[in-house]
Amino acid sequence: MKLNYKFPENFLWGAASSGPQSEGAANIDGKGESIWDYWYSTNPELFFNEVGPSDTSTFYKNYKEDIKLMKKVGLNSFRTSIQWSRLMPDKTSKVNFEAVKFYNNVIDEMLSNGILPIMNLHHFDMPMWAQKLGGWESREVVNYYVQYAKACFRLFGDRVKFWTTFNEPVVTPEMGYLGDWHYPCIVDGKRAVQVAYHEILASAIAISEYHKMDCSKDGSIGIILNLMPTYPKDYEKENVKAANIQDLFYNRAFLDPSVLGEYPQELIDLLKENGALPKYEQKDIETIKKNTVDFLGVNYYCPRRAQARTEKLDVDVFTPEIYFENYVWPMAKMNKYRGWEIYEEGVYDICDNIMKNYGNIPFFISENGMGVEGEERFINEKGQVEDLYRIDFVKDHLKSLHKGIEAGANCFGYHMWTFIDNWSWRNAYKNRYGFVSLDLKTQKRTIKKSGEWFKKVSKNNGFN
Ligand code: BGP
Repeated sequence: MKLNYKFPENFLWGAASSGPQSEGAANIDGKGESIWDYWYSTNPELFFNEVGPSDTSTFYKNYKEDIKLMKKVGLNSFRTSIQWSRLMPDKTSKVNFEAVKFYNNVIDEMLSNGILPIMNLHHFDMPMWAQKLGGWESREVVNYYVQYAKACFRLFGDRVKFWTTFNEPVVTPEMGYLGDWHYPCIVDGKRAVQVAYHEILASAIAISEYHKMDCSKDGSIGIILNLMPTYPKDYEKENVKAANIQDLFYNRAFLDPSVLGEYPQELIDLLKENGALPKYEQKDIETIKKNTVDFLGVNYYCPRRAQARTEKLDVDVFTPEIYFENYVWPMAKMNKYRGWEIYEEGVYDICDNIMKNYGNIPFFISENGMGVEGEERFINEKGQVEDLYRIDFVKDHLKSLHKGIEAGANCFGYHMWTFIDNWSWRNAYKNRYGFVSLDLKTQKRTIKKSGEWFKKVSKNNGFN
């Protein structure tokens, strides 16, 4: 079939989720508490409609049926994460065999249904025992994470051939240490920098350990970053400078060490200027240099827009925000439910950036999607959500990706966030993202229009 938008051979058409957002079963079979389980137990009112992490989409129980549904929607790959707190419920780092059994079953079931598993190791879900040791502020926790990563490679690496060390490592420092949207709700830029640094160090050491193992011979390991192209309000020098600094803190602080093996000098200088350099050991520089990623996962929802500060920000503790302000573009198309700008051209700009500045490293779009509140409004007489807006959203982003691939970008897949509506952290089930809708009361799953559409796209490896 001649298609206007044809994708490269063996392209991954899939979806992404994470353990804490889909498994449920937070308190059974020996799982330990994660920071989310703990936080919900102390402050349920902080979560939309007080729905917590144990009421997620019951993947723990229904994984077999769900994997069959994945096939029905045409997925040839699926990314989820192992929950560290399920595999290692306490500080002894002893493996919980119920967890091993569960993840083995999930992996085997995916493989026998022709679905490539991509396994992520950390998705904002620090075990509570490790958080008590200081979380990512603590170097000791870096060592614990590496033990955990090694155990995962050893236990599942014979069958899992795509690993990622982190999902969106910027979120923990940004939401948990610069803002108070995620636990532990500390607002201190210096501590945020330490957290971000330890995540990158942990990722590099895990990569080095993976590459030493036999199972890595036919496997690869990467990191998933939410690259948000950062545009200045206009070409005024001060606004361009503000956008560059925002880009340094939120994108390049993770992208550069992960792909190029070193931090941008400009970022180091800014941190020095503010007395905010993290504690590090000399040997780390070599570790980060030598252990870059084999591939990138790129999550893309929206861009960032910046301008110079209109007023000086008076703060007692360091925050990158002293250098810029967010700028709201009056022409922006908005997803009003999530408050995120929809800007499909951002996908092309990401491709361009990776081609020009990051050696055209292989990457896949590891998340993209549209969260919509009140989707029951769109249920038709057959009981199906007619989410035509989601089809348009995905089409527009795929067209932009296609343009990037035509220009030479080394992109090998596109994953939708998400497969079945899942638990969105503090937003719980407010906004729905799935190809498959979930009735929270009955746990009934129904494929949405977008799921049917995606199946055709995957089958034809493109669309018109
Ligand atoms: C990404 C996260 C996902 C997911 C998604 C949608 O940043 O990796 O875990 O939740 O965003 O965002 P939200 O759930 O906040 O609406």
